[in-house]
Amino acid sequence: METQVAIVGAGPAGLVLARLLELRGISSVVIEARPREYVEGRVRAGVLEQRTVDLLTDAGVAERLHREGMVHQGIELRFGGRGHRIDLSGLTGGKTITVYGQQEVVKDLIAARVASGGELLFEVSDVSVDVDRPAVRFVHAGAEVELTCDVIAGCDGFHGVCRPAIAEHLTTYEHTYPFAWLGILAHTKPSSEELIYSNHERGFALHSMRTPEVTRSYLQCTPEEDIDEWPDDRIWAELQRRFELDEGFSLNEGEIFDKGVTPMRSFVVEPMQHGHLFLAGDAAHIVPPAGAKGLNLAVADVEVLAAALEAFYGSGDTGGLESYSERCLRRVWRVQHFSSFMTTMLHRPPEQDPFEAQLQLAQLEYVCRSHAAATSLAENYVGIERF
Ligand code: RFL
Ligand code: PHB
Repeated sequence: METQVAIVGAGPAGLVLARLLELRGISSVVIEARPREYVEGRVRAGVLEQRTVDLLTDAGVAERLHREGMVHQGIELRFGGRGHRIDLSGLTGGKTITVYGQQEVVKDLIAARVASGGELLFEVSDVSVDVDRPAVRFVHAGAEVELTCDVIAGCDGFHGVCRPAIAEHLTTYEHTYPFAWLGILAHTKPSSEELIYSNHERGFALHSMRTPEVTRSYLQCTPEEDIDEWPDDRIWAELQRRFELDEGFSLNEGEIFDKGVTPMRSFVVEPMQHGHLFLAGDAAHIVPPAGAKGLNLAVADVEVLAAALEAFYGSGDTGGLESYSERCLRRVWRVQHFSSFMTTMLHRPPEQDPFEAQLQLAQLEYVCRSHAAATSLAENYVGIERF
């Protein structure tokens, strides 16, 4: 088999890249380890930056997103029994975020790929990459395949095979946090029109949503948390406490139909490329989810890669490919900083000393009272435009 760009992984990074290349007349083959139903059902992110929405719109895959996605102009920070709104739109010249599940984005991208007849192979196994040749080898439907190409896009997430294939050429930066998130989906109307990030003495909690009938919520827990010890009643009781307000507040409760624990880490490799292999998205970096940035960062990477490939195939200009990593990493580190800032400001470490707790409170009050500090948070949250 032969193509111009071999894309390993059909998550947001791989699928958006395939779409952008298709629109530029560049051929690609996407290979994915999991079945289609699994990829389409994987519950993850929910917040799309304005620029991600714009990119998906320009790529012609946002028709359902605009119909079903929920546009938000602010978020709430809740602490000390009070809520404080951050006016994202007012502070950023009218920008918004859109709440639309990652698996819906993925479904839309897969549907577009299938409709256009582009190659997308699910359930491949024994995947290996030959960076020098370059080629990707795998087994599909019982047959061994060698896919030769000009470029390999490693979009296979944190646990994929592409990053390990060039590990000796990479420097790793990593930080793990002493807590995790227990996430749920429930059949119940959201209890607020906007997302609520709550810093409570019992730990962080986040109220989000997927549709007008489905609520998505998260609770800070330990990385070793046993999900079986969290029956629905306990989850609702804990959420109710962590969202309490002095003036009174009650969350809508309902049937919980999805539950999971997500560990939290910050991770970056440098450079994000070696030879003919280019890493994008979670394959190259992980951010803790409190900044709602992982998917958006994956999309930003492949936007840079698609432009570099367009220049390469259009005029033979290799400059964009050579500077791919450098261009991506400027955004990656800004987003790492923002995600770490949000995480540190909002979570209660298991053994927080009283001094740190006061600093955390001082920071929260600052972003709620200072126009400059709120503007900085808003600018990062809706997504910084250019790097
Ligand atoms: P993905 O989505 O992990 O996709 C990688 C794909 O590669 C496949 N794969 C392979 N395929 C072929 N051969 C192999 N050897 C392979 N190995 C793996 C996998 O099956 C998979 O399909 O990475 P990608 O595309 O880089 O996308 C990154 C995002 O998924 C991730 O950053 C976000 O989900 C992070 N994230 C959030 N991001 C946001 O922008 N906003 C949010 O609100 C947000 N909330 C979240 C999140 C992630 C969470 N979890 C569960 C980690 C909330 C949570 C709870
Ligand atoms: C979500 O809706 O899944 C979500 C929202 C905001 C975050 C993380 C996840 O910061």
